[in-house]
Amino acid sequence: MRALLLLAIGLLAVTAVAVPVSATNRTFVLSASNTRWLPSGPITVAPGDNVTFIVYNNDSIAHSFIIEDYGIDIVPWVGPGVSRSVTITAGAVGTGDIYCGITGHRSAMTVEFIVSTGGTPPAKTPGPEMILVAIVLFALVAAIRFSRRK
Ligand SMILES: [Cu+2]
Repeated sequence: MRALLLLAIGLLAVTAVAVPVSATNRTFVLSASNTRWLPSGPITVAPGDNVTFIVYNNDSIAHSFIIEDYGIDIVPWVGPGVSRSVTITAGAVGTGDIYCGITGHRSAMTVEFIVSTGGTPPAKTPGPEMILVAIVLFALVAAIRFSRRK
């Protein structure tokens, strides 16, 4: 009986750990200002993430918005003071560029786009998977204590 109980709890624990993590929705705001993207640092996501870019043109000239390897090539992007958004699904692990394709702008208006399995920052609050694992571990400890009383 005890072995059966432990086996059932063990199977439950394995099932909980194997629950697939669904795609994460990520949103990034990029602002074009003085022929620069702000922020200009690398953008890192995980494969399969649904990534939305909200792009504002705060400049006095038009810019374009290109995401290399994703077929996103909006030329001209938008005029001054206009915003648009684009959503892509992150592909395989790799690094590409997000840039403005207007002649002479790319060197100053490039943001690195990184798809990495280690790139998603840890959640600030435990997700449902972690809560389930905690419940299973609690049940396992309780079952072992209960079985030792006999
Ligand atoms: Cu530009």
